[in-house]
Amino acid sequence: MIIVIEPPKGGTGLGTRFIDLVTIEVHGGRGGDGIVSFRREAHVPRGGPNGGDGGAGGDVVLVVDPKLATLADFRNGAIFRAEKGVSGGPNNRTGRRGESAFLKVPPGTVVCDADTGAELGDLTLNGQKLVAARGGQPGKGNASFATPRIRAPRNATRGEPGEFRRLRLELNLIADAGLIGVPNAGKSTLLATVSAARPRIADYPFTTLNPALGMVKMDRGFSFVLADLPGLIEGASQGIGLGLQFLRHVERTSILIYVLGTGLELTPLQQYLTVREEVLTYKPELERLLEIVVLSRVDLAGKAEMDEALASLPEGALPVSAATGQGIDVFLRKLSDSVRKLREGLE
Ligand SMILES: Nc1nc2c(ncn2[C@@H]2O[C@H](COP(=O)(O)OP(=O)(O)OP(=O)(O)O)[C@@H](O)[C@H]2O)c(=O)[nH]1
Ligand SMILES: [Mg+2]
Repeated sequence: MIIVIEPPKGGTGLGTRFIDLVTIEVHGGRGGDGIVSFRREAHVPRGGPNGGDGGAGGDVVLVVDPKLATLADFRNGAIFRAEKGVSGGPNNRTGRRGESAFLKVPPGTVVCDADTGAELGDLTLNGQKLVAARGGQPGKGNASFATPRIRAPRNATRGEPGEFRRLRLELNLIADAGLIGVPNAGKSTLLATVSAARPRIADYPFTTLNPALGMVKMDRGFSFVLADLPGLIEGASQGIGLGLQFLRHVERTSILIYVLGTGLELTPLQQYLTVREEVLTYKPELERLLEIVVLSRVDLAGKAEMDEALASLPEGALPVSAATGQGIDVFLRKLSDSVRKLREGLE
């Protein structure tokens, strides 16, 4: 799995695309063989042909699962095979079809043939399916070759190989959660601590000019996408500072994480009220988003200062320090539980 971060197009700073990209191989199952067989009955000296046909090979099918948000489950170059069809049997028994292999992909996955570049499908709807590699046709048993002139055919055919394709899966990432806060609150540092993303970090305001995404990998293959956003200041909704246009990147996000730093000009409570006011002035509908409040950089504050700040903030505010690692586990657990619940709500 590779995350390609393309440079912004046209210099607006808003064209940044985040792509999750992976190439895999898919093989339809081979068709089952037809067989040669003759009836053997006590009173029939020369039994007729009764070799059955094989079963068709299984297909490889991509299916949209709204609980997935990334292609992180696919290893680059991974090979997926559907089951072979079963050979035919005597007494004209047709072999069983091979089982199809179903691969779950997140909504928004664009599927291309990696060799020709042709687009095979754009999978967006919950449960939508795409047959990526068909199973092979089954072979015919000798019973199928009997004619009035050739009553005892000794030929049967083999099943055909299944289709083979190299697929390129491409996903435009949508963040599950966005980090918001005043400049220098520690948003980029927090993203760098919990993901492989390496956003620019510095002790001057507006270090982050464009949203950056990071993939957070939890246990048992669960992962989600976190967006780091430029700092917000009072008046942002009127276009002061970097403005709020970039918030459109989190409008499809379901969780806003307020990152409130200790040791800044504004107290954590003032930061919370200012940022929230700007966000809701920009778009009142964003009130429906789930909020997680984080008190960051707590290693810079004394215990008394930290306790006072936590008491002033909405209940459930979590103290964290990217510098010492304090509170990071608790924060990730709460965040991933929320992401999980929201995705389950999509079912
Ligand atoms: N001691 C300490 N410093 C931190 C911590 N987190 C961030 N910092 C420092 O705070 C400053 C700002 O951090 P950033 O992560 O760039 O802040 P930001 O919120 O992304 O800032 P903008 O992109 O400008 O909005 C940097 O000097 C960081 O090293 C922390 O947990 N402890
Ligand atoms: Mg930043």
